[in-house]
Amino acid sequence: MEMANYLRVYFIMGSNNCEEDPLHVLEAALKGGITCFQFREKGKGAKIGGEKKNLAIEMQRLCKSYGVPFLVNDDVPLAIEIGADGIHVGQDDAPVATIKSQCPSDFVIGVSATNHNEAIQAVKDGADYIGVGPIFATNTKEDAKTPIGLNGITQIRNHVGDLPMVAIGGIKAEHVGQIVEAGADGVSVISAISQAESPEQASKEMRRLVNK
Ligand code: 3NM
Repeated sequence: MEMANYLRVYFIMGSNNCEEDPLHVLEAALKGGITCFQFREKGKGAKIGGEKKNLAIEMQRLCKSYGVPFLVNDDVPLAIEIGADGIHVGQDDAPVATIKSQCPSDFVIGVSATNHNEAIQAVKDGADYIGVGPIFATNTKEDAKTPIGLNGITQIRNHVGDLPMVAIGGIKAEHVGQIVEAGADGVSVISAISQAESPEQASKEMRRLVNK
């Protein structure tokens, strides 16, 4: 499958993003039809060391059984050690060139960008996709930047050609249509799925809307 198709409904989660067992939430999201998953174990009470690794391995196993790519946020050594499908890095994390020199050649590398300069640089560096945002205000990421809105998506799209691009930040099901219309290949969400009453239904609904 093409990278852009994996970005349709891209779910991100760590253990502090949900009230219940994160493995149950992830499995429900997989059943609902998410197309990519990123393990992002950050912030308050986040697991570290062996506990983090064990959770990553269990999540990776679940993703594998549904044929969904498993990416790790930021932690390059962990991603390499467990043989993840790729890594997602922010502007302050390891540079793409460094990651490329350490990882298998088929490793997917995603980079966060909040404006077209960062997006253009990511293209030059050889990122496989970019995550652009925040689109809307979000309470999930403490240090989130100023929202770029739907216009921000279109502006960045105009600078990166057909580079696979997913939008992130404060996205709910009702926004999916506008976001794809604005130029993103898909939506990336934490709370809209992890905090949903039914993560399976929430995922299914997003998948339906993104395919429309
Ligand atoms: N990165 P929710 S916003 C992880 O702007 C993350 O780069 C962002 O969570 C960025 O879907 C964000 O609950 C939080 O708003 C996304």
